[in-house]
Amino acid sequence: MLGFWFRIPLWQRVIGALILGVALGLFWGPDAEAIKIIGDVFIASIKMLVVPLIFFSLVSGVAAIGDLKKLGAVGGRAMLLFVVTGQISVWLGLLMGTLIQPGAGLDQSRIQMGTVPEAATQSWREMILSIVPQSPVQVMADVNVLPLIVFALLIGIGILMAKEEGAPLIRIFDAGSVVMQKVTMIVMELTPFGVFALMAWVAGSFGTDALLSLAKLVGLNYAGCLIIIFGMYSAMIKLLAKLPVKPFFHGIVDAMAVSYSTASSNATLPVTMRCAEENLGVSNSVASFVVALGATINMNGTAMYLGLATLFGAQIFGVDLSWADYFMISITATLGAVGAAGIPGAGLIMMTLVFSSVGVPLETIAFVAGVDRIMDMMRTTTNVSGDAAVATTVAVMTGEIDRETMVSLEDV
Ligand code: DAS
Repeated sequence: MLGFWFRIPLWQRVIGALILGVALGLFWGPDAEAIKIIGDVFIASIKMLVVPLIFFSLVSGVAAIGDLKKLGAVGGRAMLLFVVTGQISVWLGLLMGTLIQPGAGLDQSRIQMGTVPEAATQSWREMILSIVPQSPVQVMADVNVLPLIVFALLIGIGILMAKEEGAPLIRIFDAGSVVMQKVTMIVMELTPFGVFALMAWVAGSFGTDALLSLAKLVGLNYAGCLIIIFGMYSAMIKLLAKLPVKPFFHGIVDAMAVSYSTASSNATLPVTMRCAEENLGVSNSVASFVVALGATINMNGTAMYLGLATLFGAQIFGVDLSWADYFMISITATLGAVGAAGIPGAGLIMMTLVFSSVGVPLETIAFVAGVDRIMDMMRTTTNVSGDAAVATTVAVMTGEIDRETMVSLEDV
């Protein structure tokens, strides 16, 4: 029996678990909450990996890149792609919101009002200071990914500059990186069970009437994300990376399923890194650097949604927005997406930042809070797919990819 189970490719077990989970949830209803604990254990298990995996992989990866010039080439290209795709995503959200008008003529009586989360008003000074790992141990204890990346980068650069004297340390981090990848493989075997339980809980918790009352907004959120994933990222892989598109998506199915079921880029991070290296042939250096950085600042699904939701709120409350407001939204939505943590509901919290910048009432958040999880799942899948797409493209640009690995997926 066990042999049969392991003969099925993990991605097929995960997709099957996702579908069965939704079916059970729709049948079982809110009582499906009873098995959510299985999903919570799964999320806790992959979160356990985040700090040691990023730390060992990133230090080992930076040291393996070999020189600071190449490290700058990888980081520079990744940041450029993050910014460009982020802007395209925000303006896609604004375009859809303007053309379809999801908030116009809404029957507000049918909406189950949710609770408005307290505003995440971090001043820009606090945001900049939070990137500095003042206490590396505290950063690790808090699973604060961005300062952890900064600390690991500095250690890797220090090893590069130490040359032979740093050699003993490289061997430790190389070994640690390999060990963490093996531990990630073990934990990933829990994925089908975790995805099954989480999808049953989500499908059972959210009644269809809540979704129907906001059908236009939820529909545009999904449509926008699908356009970004299968339009923009496919174009990036085909035109920039000059790689086949189908094997790319085949290679990240596990990461897409985990991000959809957990609604957390951070929790999905170990899976995304493994998919990038094992299935797409991206080098450990680029995968550990770009995927980890992307999970914290590259959130195109969230950026698109923040633009769309701001117009939704403006339409509900009859706030007229000028072109200057649109440009303000494109900036604050990008900052909100960069500042959003890779955890469930981060985009909902960042709405306060964007709405306040153009005078859209914060009460809008209460309108959408009830179905935010359903939309967040798709936003997170978009965010994670973008991390994998940028890592693959940067790897091709810097010669850090084994093309045969991905192309071999074509006939699986
Ligand atoms: N859940 C966030 C993430 O993990 C995205 C969001 O809230 O929009 O990427």
